[in-house]
Amino acid sequence: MKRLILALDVYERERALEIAECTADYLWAVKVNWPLIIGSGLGIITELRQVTGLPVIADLKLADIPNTNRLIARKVFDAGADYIIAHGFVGREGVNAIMELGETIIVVEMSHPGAEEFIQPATDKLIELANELEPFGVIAPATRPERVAYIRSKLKPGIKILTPGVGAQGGKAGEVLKAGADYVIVGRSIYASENPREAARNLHREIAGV
Ligand code: 3DU
Repeated sequence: MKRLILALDVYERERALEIAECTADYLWAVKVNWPLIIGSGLGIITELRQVTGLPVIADLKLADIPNTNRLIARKVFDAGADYIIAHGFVGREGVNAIMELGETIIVVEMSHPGAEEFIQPATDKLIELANELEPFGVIAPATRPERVAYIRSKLKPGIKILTPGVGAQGGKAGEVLKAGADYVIVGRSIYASENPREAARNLHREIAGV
């Protein structure tokens, strides 16, 4: 089973397509974030799907009023995104506006040190929101496997846990998967390496050994 998600945070269309194509064999999905969408336009989502045949996750971390979330999500799903990542702290209506249009992933905790300031204190409530709305999945920090284990223990079994923070941010794929993550999200350790295909293959093998 493939459990690796490529975070394709480059600006350039051609570079993005090249990296996605050469790593696709080892990926479950490709994640696009604002850098690539700003650098290459929304059409990159459609192209990535065509080139890789993989699901595309739009990591927009939407955090607006329901109407604006809906207006954005509609265009992004129309472009071919299979999943959209949204913040839950705006309240259930904001998340629901996206869920009505397509598969959604809710951030319940982030991987950077600053996540301890505001997001971590709200994680229990965000888990409750996820359990109520039952999105495809939630985002949790690969940099804190003990928090992933905690989130797994509180989250309904069918809801997937996707964890950014492996590699450049210090998280280890094997540890976070053992803690209960379903997927690991990796950006710089793949796209900024000299040989992205080899980097993805090595991660894929590490994951397969868990
Ligand atoms: O650190 P990396 O280069 O492996 O990239 C991680 C990606 O995951 C990047 O797109 C970032 O915006 C996203 N992300 C986090 O790193 C941490 C989060 O809590 C949520 C998303």
